[in-house]
Amino acid sequence: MKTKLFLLLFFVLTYLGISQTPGYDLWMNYKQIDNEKLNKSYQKATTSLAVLGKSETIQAIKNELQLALPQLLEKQPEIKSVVEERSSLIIATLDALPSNIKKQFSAAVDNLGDEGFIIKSIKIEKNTKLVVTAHTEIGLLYGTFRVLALMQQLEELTNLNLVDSPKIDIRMLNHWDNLDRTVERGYAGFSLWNWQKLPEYIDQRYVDYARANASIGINAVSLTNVNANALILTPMYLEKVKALAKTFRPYGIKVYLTARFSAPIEIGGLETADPLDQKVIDWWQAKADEIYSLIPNFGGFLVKANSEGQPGPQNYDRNHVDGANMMAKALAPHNGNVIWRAFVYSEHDADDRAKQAYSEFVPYDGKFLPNVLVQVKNGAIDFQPREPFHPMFGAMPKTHIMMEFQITKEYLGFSTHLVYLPKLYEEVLEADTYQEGKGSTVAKVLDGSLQGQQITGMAGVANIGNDLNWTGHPFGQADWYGFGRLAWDPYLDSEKIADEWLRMTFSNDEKFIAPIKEMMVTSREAVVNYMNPLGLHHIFDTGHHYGPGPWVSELSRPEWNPVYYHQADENGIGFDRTPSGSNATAQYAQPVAEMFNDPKTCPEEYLLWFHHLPWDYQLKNGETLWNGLAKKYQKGVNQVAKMQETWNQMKPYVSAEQHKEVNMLLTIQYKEAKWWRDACLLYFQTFSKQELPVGVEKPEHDLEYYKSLKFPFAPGIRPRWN
Ligand code: BDP
Repeated sequence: MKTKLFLLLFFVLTYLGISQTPGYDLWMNYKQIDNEKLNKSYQKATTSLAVLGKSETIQAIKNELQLALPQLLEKQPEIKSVVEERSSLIIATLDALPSNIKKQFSAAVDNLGDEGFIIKSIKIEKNTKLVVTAHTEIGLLYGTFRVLALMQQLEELTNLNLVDSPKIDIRMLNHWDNLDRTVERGYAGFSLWNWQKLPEYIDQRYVDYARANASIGINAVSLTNVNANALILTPMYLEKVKALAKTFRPYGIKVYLTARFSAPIEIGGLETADPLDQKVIDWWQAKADEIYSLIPNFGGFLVKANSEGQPGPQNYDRNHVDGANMMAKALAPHNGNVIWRAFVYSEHDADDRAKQAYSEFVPYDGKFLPNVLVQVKNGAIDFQPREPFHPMFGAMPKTHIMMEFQITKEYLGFSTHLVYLPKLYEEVLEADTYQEGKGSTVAKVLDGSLQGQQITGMAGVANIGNDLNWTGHPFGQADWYGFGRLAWDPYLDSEKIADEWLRMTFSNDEKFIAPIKEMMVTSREAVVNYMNPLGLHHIFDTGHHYGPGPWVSELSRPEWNPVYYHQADENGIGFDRTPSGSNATAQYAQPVAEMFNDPKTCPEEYLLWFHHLPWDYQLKNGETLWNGLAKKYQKGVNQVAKMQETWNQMKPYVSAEQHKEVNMLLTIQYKEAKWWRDACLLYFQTFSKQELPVGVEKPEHDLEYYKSLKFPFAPGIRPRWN
């Protein structure tokens, strides 16, 4: 009796212990399989494990199995290093498989690549065995995570024949982490990288971070802010970077660093950073050699140059090609890459900001060295709740073009708003550029299948910090997860990804999955409605981008002011980017340009992005533009109210703590959605001079009140840039 009580207490405490840090385990939250039939079948499949090999990656595979199986199946796995007759789950590279098993894997192996895997049930005599195989051990690690994910999602493991490999080479997180541990545009605490304690102290979090990334196939991370500090390239910091790189290596993750263009001056003692100066060239070459002597699998440099005041080749009358190729030559002997960002707009260029990256970069097509990738944001302005796809996609067929998404929610409500971003990513990936005719989707540009690029990549600006649950909002984890899945396969369905994530993170109960999945997939449209409907963009308050600031007009550079983007006046609202305006539409291929040019064919979600239209312009549903705009704002607020209602019914399926946490966050989201609606409508009303239509609630305060709100300590604001 006593022992029973003790055991009960133990389980309750363990359970409470786990629930004290809800969310730390992410989607690798290996809950007990409570489906009896499947539990039995998984037990059978894992009766005896054979994991072949000795490397650190093989050890990582064993560690994961040893962590996961006791929780999923309440049993400590027996793991052998040889295949025996009784082995039920075999994990081994193709080369290491015994020949009688290997011969069952002929057809699929050719297209596996270095990172793909096969999970197949085979029969040897009368015994069924589940085999995870690949060309490399990293492939095995990915395959192992997939087996565990299948169990977490209550999928059958019998009769499997699953072949999967990533469609994109570089699947990368960009951390905008500063050396003082603040995170630019970070809303989940401080940076994970504890530079002061490195290299000696390896936080378990680094390992868990690597596990999480590997579980979704992320294979590259850039540790530091694109607004870079040259110190990261000094010997003291490189030792610390080496320690992180070593921790990540078993998980197939390469480390990149942001390289400040003026580093040769700042830490190298040179007088110039001119990319054509021999001393500068030698300095970067020596720096690359030094880094590779410490970190043999170093990925390369990520560079923000001549953008928002950052130094770059143009400071020396050179261009992006000169700068990128100089660094590329230094890295090439070590197989490193240069990722050169295309996020540029100049204070000396009065042209529409949306046009500048294309105008500057497209003429350089074919001029970058083969180990250069040009990293392009998903839209031409800056990670807005909705933007049309960037016209550079597909427009540089002889250049390695890489995607940059933002996972952190700089313009999407920080870490307090529930906005499921894979829906946004999917919209961009599916967009048809028409650059090589119909069907030239952004996804096909990115994976190289459209124009034959040899290196492909997708980066996401991380939403991760040292908050207990990593991402601040528990649902922010879904954005990290979904980004990884789409970088692996840009053709995946965002709804399916939400389904996977919910099952692994929370519950397999359909009564939970169906409504919450619906809530997630509609949340993106909700935020567009209550922040930036009908193609409005960049009307955020200054600097920190927290909350609305459509009235802001006094910043030094015109394109930093929201009034530049919405152009509201008594005649109407919107930015004319047609031939009668900035003609940004000309950067798109036909028939896309033509479609955007005509307000009648332009999708309404981009209407005010491309057109300046009168307040009484008639929308497709017959409403006037003013009424339609106001109703969209209201709709967004209503959608958040609906999200609250949905979540309220979910108590039975999540812990009390998790329920309360999301509940509180939704309360903030609702409050802020109303704030957006009221502030924007009151402000635009000063131009439209029309009443709010029926059904749109009256604002709680007057415009002056909203204008007076100041947030000097809003998180994530740019600290000093260097
Ligand atoms: C903007 C951010 C800024 C970044 C910049 C960039 O406001 O903090 O430095 O993009 O991507 O979104 O370089």
